[in-house]
Amino acid sequence: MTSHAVWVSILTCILLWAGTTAIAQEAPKEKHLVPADKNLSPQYVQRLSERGERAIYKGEELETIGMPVGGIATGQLYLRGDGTLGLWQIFNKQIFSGYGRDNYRTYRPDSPVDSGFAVVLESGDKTVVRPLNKDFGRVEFAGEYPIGLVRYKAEGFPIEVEMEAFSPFIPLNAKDSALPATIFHVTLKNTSDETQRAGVLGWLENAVCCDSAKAVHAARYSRIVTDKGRTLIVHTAEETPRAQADAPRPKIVLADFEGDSYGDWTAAGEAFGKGPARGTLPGQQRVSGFLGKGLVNTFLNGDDTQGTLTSPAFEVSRKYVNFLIGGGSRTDRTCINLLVDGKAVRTAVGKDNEKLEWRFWNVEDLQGKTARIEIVDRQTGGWGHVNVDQIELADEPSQGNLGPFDKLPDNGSLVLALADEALASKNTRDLLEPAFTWSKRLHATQDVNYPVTERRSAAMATKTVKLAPKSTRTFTFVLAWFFPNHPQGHEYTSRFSDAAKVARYVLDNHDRLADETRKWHQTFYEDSTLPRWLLFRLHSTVSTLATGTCQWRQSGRFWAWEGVGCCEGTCTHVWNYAHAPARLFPELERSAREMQDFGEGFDPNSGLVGFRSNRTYAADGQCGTILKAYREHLCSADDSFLRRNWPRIKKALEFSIKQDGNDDGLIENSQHNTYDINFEGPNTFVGSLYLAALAAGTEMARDMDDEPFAERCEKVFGSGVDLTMERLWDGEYFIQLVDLAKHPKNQYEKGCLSDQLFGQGWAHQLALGYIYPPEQVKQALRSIWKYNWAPDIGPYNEAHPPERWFALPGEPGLFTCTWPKSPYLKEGVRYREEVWTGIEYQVAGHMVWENMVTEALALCRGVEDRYQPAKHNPFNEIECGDHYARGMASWGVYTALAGFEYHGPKGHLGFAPRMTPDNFRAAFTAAEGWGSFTQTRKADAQREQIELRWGRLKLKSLAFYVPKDWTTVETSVLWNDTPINSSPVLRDGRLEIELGRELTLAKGNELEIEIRPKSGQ
Ligand SMILES: [Ca+2]
Ligand SMILES: [Ca+2]
Ligand SMILES: [Ca+2]
Repeated sequence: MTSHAVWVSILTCILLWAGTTAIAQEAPKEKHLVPADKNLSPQYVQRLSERGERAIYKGEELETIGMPVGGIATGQLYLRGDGTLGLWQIFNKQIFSGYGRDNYRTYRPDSPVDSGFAVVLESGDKTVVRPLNKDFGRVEFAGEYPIGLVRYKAEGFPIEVEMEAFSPFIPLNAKDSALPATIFHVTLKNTSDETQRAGVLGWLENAVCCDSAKAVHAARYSRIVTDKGRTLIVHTAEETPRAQADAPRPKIVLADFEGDSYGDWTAAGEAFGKGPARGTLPGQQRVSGFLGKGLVNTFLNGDDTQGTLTSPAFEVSRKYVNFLIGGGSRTDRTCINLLVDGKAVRTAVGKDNEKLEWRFWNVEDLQGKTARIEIVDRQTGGWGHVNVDQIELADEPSQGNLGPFDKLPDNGSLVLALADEALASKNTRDLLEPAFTWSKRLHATQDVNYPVTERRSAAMATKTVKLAPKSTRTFTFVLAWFFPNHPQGHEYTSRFSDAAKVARYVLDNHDRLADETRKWHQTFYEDSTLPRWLLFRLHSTVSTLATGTCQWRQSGRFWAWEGVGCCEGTCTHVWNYAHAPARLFPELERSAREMQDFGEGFDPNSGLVGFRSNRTYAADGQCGTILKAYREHLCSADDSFLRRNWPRIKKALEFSIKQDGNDDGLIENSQHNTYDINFEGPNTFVGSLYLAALAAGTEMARDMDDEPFAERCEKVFGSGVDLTMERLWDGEYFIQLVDLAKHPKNQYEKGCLSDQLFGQGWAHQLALGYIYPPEQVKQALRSIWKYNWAPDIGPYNEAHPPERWFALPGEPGLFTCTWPKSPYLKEGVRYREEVWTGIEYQVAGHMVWENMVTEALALCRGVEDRYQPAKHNPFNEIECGDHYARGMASWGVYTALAGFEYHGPKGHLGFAPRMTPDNFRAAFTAAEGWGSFTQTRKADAQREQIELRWGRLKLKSLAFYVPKDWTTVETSVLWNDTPINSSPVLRDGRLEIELGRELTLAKGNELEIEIRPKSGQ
């Protein structure tokens, strides 16, 4: 015992000595390229906190906008700036957009599926049909997630149009917010002085089998049906038996790549070399599935080489092109193309797998044409190569087809429904002819089928209605889809069996779904006192839920990528930052905890939470899982979640304590983390998460009557706090103790890491209070602001270019890490000079808790400035891939602004507004209900109003803050005007009110609390 204690104290001395040296070291001579004075103009600072108006975008700004308007985890559909639909990733395929300059670029989201709406105006004996798109005239986008809003006006046109587009979004009602459907309200307003007759026409392409069309034998079916006074365009596809007529002609092998050279094929660039590869290349995983000895393999000298390989011209003289393909899955970047007249008419990519598999293209429609094959590698980085072999022309498809037709990922149904009876098909056809010269494929036939390779759209029109001068009329349409063949299935398939049933459900429940969605929008945006731009920013990232990033599987498990299509497994450390889903749809996060972290990803022997639902450890993710578990408990209506999961939560925390090794509250070993590297030695990035996890563990252990474990957590916590302050506090911020001689790479040592207080921010979110002393916490945040936030990232990034660019020179941003007081670590923590919105929100949220509101708003405004339309899609904050989950840290800023504290099982709710506390109003969400909170403060009274607008809210106690000089107060509590007994306790400005009995507020109920300083003060 004694010798052990002595050893510990010697060790402590050594570490202390090392720490002291760190502080004594001189500042570097080189200038820190992040200015301490941010030089923000007074106008800029003032605008940060102004309430302001809803943003309206027009002209060039419309180009980049792509607002997700589908249901949560049902794929990804964009409302573009001009009101047309884009992206259309609803067919169970998520496309990874890359990172850095690949996805931080200015572009208009594409629109691979033909659809739209048009105004029909009867003018004398003439009928004018005017599509709603950017050519309409003056077009404005004023959408705020979840409700898209586009307005159309045109010179000399008597009708103004306002179109709302959204999928039902009702916090705490995940199922009705996860409908594979979008509602459109098209409102026509007669702005002229004469009565007009007008209606709306809608059309939709049959995109069923959009990806597989050229590789299957099928027909598309389009029907227009009337049902309960509604009209539906129903698109499906059916497999057709292959014609047996002609005996197949012999195959023609275009290339088998068995020679030493590419023969008469033309290679350009470096990726192809002088001739075909002989199997696997150096550094590559094993390549298999090719025929003979040779193949095309562009992993030559690794993934970073690029080039093209083009065949000589040949005649398409058979019905199919068959080939073997493997390698990367990037559209246009690691692909094989069939070129006719220089245009790619067919394309295929690998599946991020080295094994080559048979694929084919149906080219019946191209027979007799002259074509070339082009193999393309335009990609660097992971899976930036393609493998191809054995390209043949044949009358039969290769055996490697796409699998059973009814299991194809893009097979399902697609519906456009009108809430009313449509015009007769014949009359709709008359509208199409003159108006849609640009689309020959548009029809209004009631029942039609055609080869799956043909692209056709069906249209329907409302009956025209009389519009008196200045009057309006709204037409309701619903777009619905049903594509069940995701490998893990969709939750929505447990409720619906086709798109028509989805559309009928939406129309049957239309008023409730639309009213509640609008009520949320009203409560969050309209009724709030917070700056409108800030609300826009903080809520826009929630749209990530309605993108390819997120899945809600048939099993009921919520699962996610980090960004669309990349980095799997609801990564614990990336999702450490994302607060929004837990507060808005706690049921989804509870499923991720139970079915992943404490389910499939949990090792019951060790307590390890695999950070991608695997068996791999990430130190920050492991600690964050405890915090998330506690958060999910707080966001529950009762303690059943905690009861079910407590044994595993405890075991997971014990795993972290085991990493600590000696119960001293510092984790010193190798710590894999969200920077995709390992920190070595004690640091407050993992350390603060660990201490916050211990604090959460203490609370949960007490709730579960596990006093011994609560005490152990407290003891380790106490030691960790003391040792951190002794060893890691450098006077301005927290550093890392690491032996750089032993670990020269990926550490930050004396650097200022933006995430250094991650766990402290978390602790505030969960009302766990301070981990480290408040003064030092505030000082560290001031240092992060001073050293790491640049109003222009240009100068710093010029000296130290980032690995990936997520901000450009001239734009503001917060660097991951800088070294203001010690020599720059050239091989320091990975991603050190990058700018991640998730970290910016994390830091901003924490700053708000510490009353550094201006700095916090500037950080958020920096994101807003970078994501201005005309430059970038404001709804798509990127990192590795689009719609990156970390960005949902924005909700942490929102809850901080309200000083929100909530404990569902205990029925406790509290607020401490950080902006305009004299007149503050904001939306809040609890376990089973949401509403609006208002605080007003005058010299002689403070009034709190909790108005429940949806669901119910169980309340037993409340907490508010009053001016510090109110040392005693009297309070009154009114529930819908009925007085409620209460016992208030005031301590240092914090007023805790225990209600005389538990209340359950119902929708429309109001709780009013009046607080008055006692006379004589
Ligand atoms: Ca071969
Ligand atoms: Ca390459
Ligand atoms: Ca330790």
